[in-house]
Amino acid sequence: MINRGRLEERIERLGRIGRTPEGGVTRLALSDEDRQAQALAAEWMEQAGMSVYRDPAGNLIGRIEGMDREAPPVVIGSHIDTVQNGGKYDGAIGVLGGIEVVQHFREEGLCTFRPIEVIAFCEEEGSRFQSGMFGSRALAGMTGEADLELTDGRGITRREALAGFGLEPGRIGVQAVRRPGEVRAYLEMHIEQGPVLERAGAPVGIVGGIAGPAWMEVSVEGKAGHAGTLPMTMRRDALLGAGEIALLVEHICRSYPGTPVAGTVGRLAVLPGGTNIVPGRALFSVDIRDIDAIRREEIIERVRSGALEIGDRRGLAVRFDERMKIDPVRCSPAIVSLMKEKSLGMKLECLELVSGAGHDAQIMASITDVGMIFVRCKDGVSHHPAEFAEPADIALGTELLARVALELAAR
Ligand code: HGY
Ligand code: MN
Ligand code: MN
Repeated sequence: MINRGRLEERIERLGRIGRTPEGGVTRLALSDEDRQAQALAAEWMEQAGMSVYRDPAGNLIGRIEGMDREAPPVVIGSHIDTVQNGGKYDGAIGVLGGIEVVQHFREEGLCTFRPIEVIAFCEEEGSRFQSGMFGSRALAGMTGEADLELTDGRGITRREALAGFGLEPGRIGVQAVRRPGEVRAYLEMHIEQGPVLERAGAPVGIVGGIAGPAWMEVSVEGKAGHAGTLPMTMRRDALLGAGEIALLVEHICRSYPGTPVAGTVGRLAVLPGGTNIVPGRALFSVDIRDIDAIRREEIIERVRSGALEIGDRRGLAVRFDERMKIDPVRCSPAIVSLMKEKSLGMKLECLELVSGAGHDAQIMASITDVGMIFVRCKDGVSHHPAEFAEPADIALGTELLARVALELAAR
């Protein structure tokens, strides 16, 4: 069995880096907190017997050789960056679980045919540059100059932030990119971030498919004015237009009951932002998700055309800028059935479910077979300080991860 106590202790220690007064965690990509967290994860990767390096995209990579050093590795990954004031399990259990699997193999004297790598991907959450899964997209050859020119809230570009980590993003194309065939399989363990496993009384689940997030930045331009003298009938209030569009997103996304369709306006800025000024500008984010890419396009089109109609009626200029569009994916049927077989060997009743949350696995699916293991989380809460997963459930998920990884790395 894997070393449950060690894994639990590491989750707690990592969770203390970037801790917030509300008991959550804020560890934005390429921040000082991320640097500390990566240093700790690197130390644990070395304790597990792995050689450790960072690729030019900021991915932290641990590697243990197999009998055939040239064989495409089995990669186990996730992320250690977080959302603002998020939880300490989202991403972390996948990276620390992967390290635990490799350390367990080493302590058991298990040498696999294939190398095994554990990767903590750079900026999965997109919380700093508002465009996520950067590290896995770079590894899959999906990033370009525009990704490096994105700026954070202080005007720092991602390129500058990577350089601040001593990295050369210009070398992503030659040193970070992996091509189809260069990875045997990708495995990720993650908290479910939803209520399905808890409602079913299942500690662990197997992911059949992952919904795709599409992120847009919307700007609404009206006309600022005096809150006391500008007559209500003459106003072009940008905030009210933005508010109508946010309600339109909710209305449209609620019209697909029984599907993983979801729409969220998570960030909003009102300018100039004075109590006595009619808002002249509103800038906000829209996140639309679905497991069906065609239906997602239909939804985005309904939102866009409805928003333009609201703009026309209110005398507002509305503009949509696409920031990120990740395809929904099905996990590899061969890995799903291997996971089911190994879970039966553990006398673990695993149900198959769809992930509404996005994960690096859906990027890795563009270059290799992928599989995901979900761990039950309390009340399905995530991206919140109250995020919690039982150590016993995490240990079961890690044990399953170990058995699947051993099988895939054995030949
Ligand atoms: O946004 C997501 O679904 C993931 O937490 N990055
Ligand atoms: Mn997350
Ligand atoms: Mn995550």
